[in-house]
Amino acid sequence: MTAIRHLSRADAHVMNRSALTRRLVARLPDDVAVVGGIGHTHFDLWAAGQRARNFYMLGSMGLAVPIALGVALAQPRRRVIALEGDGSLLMQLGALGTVMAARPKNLAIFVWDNGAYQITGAQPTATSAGVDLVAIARGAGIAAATWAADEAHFEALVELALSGDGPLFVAARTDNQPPAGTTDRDAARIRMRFMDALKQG
Ligand SMILES: Cc1ncc(C[n+]2csc(CCOP(=O)(O)OP(=O)(O)O)c2C)c(N)n1
Repeated sequence: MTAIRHLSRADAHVMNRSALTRRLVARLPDDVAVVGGIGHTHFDLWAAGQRARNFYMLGSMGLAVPIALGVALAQPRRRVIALEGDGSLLMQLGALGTVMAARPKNLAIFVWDNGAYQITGAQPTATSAGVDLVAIARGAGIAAATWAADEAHFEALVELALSGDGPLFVAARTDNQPPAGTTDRDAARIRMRFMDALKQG
């Protein structure tokens, strides 16, 4: 698994979340399910293009990984991607242990680490003081965990998420630029559309 590199947070290039989200979405086959976490994560997922198999978590921090894990276990032939912010993941670190215990081969987790709770006013998160989310994922037993060194490495990791055996954990350091859009806050419609699309294949 050559895309997995042993980098520290300090070694990872700071990138732009909107641009990375667009790169990710551009590579996705239609059948891949993506669960976007609260914060600017789902704003940028929305802005990157509407997909029937996108879910946008509007209200609760830390639920992108648990929801994506549930989809991955229920539909093991479907590739599933969780997108989460650093602040949200820090609130629900136990989910990483649950992922390790379940070992879903079809799940990849991407975390945008901007070192802040950006959407609520950019209060600093613990990662800005040096907490390394990749080290935490490895400690939880997710061996395929890595920082994205730069944009080219990120693209290789997206390919790995679509073709390799999971669970995969990727963290990317991101800047403090605002998101590219705002999600339409119709929770019932988001849920129904996602569930209908998952039924259809
Ligand atoms: C339990 C809980 N506490 C606080 C909030 C308010 N809140 C919503 S999003 C958010 C910050 C999310 O930070 P992060 O996941 O790092 O994403 P970013 O905003 O940086 O994109 C906060 C504090 C919440 N929704 N739920």
